[in-house]
Amino acid sequence: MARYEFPKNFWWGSAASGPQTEGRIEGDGKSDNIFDYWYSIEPNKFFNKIGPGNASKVYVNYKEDIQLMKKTGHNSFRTSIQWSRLIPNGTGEINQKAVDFYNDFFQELKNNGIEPFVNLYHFDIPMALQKIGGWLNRENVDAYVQYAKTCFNLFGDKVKFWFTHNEPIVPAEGGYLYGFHYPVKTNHLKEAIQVGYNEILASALAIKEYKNLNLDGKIGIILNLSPSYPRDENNKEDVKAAEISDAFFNRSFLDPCVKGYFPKDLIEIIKDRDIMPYILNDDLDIIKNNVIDILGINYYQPRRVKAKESPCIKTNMPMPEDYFDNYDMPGKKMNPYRGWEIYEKGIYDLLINVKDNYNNIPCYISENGMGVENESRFIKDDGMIHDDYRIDFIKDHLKYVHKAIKEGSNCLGYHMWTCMDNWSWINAYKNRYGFISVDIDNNFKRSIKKSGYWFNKVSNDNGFED
Ligand code: BGP
Repeated sequence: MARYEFPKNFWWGSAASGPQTEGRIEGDGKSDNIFDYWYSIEPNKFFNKIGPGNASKVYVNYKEDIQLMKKTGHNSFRTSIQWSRLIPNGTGEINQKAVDFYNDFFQELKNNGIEPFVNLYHFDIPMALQKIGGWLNRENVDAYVQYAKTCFNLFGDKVKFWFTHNEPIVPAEGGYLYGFHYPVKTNHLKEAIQVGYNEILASALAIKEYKNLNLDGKIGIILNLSPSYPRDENNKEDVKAAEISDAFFNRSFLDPCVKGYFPKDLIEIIKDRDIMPYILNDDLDIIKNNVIDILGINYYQPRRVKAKESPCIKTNMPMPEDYFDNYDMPGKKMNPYRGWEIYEKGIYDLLINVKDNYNNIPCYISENGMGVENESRFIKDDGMIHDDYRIDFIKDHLKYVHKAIKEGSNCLGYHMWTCMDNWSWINAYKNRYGFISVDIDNNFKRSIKKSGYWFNKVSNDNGFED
């Protein structure tokens, strides 16, 4: 038996987002975001045709939910403000009901000893802005900065940890490369790059506004990072392929957000394919001078790649996969429900990379978790879901987080995805991730799973034995 003790004041908790948890009720003043709209025109794209209006009703249940967070060991919790709830038209008038809701939600968290971590953007652009092109349009950057400033002014006295975006690469790749987010385009790398670029610029501008307000807090970004492993470390071509995929999917955001500039190898490719984004004069200085204070790392799975087997045809629409092939490693451990590889050491490799190559910036694991289908089959006589697989998953990752901290990583906490089962984009309620189950057929009734009780003990003991 070994004891895994974590640093004092370690953040134990979980992450969620406004659009995946709040739900909508008549008269709440929220407008449609891209997911509300997409569901309204193509409900059959969503698992069992369940849309975001039926997210887990935190908008009305938050007081009881916070009591459950306490019982599951939370000393911190991340959610996001829904732009389409606070400023329904994207710009202009503020919805007072949203102000009251978020104020009360954040205050209630604090009253219960749970530090609110607040993210400004979790894939949920208001439809009014998508109609003018969304992140492709520079006006969206200005609108976002106004929205961010409004949030800092309204809630900056309570919220001390802010994040400008969650996984900003996802709206770019989901919306324009692989078609799993609205506007459901595929193979549009030039647009994806413009979207990503505008998000990075918007983040830097929001950081600038935040600093100008001199509020006593920290501001960062949440990135989904997947360590990029070559099929064969001794094969130069495989290693090169892994480096390029790392440039596309990790360093594209990590470098500008932490270091203030874009990776050279990526710029070379983008110039070569003639898909540079539209950049104004001061932009690069703004990005350079407004880097993050803190990095949130979402880790689910590694990326395994090999050298390209067929040559890239430059007359086709460019794609990142022109430069590498994905490698399906035999024997890898899988989460079959989500189809994602489970590779615990990846979390360690990410933390050590941040330590060695990103100035050991303060960071934390902002998401890590395991989505499982049909968890009611694990209910035992005590009526509880016995999700031992989730306990093992967390434990095995935490051991590697612990090892990285021992070796000097500045990792300040661990947030699981997610607190209670929530609505997951086109997968809706297919895979359940929470410490707390939500019975969508029984008035969204909540019950703590075995992992929730286990996590409570880990948090109280600030570690575990295994
Ligand atoms: C992350 C997102 C979350 C959440 C999670 C689980 O990428 O930040 O919003 O959804 O993944 O993934 P999924 O819902 O696709 O199963």
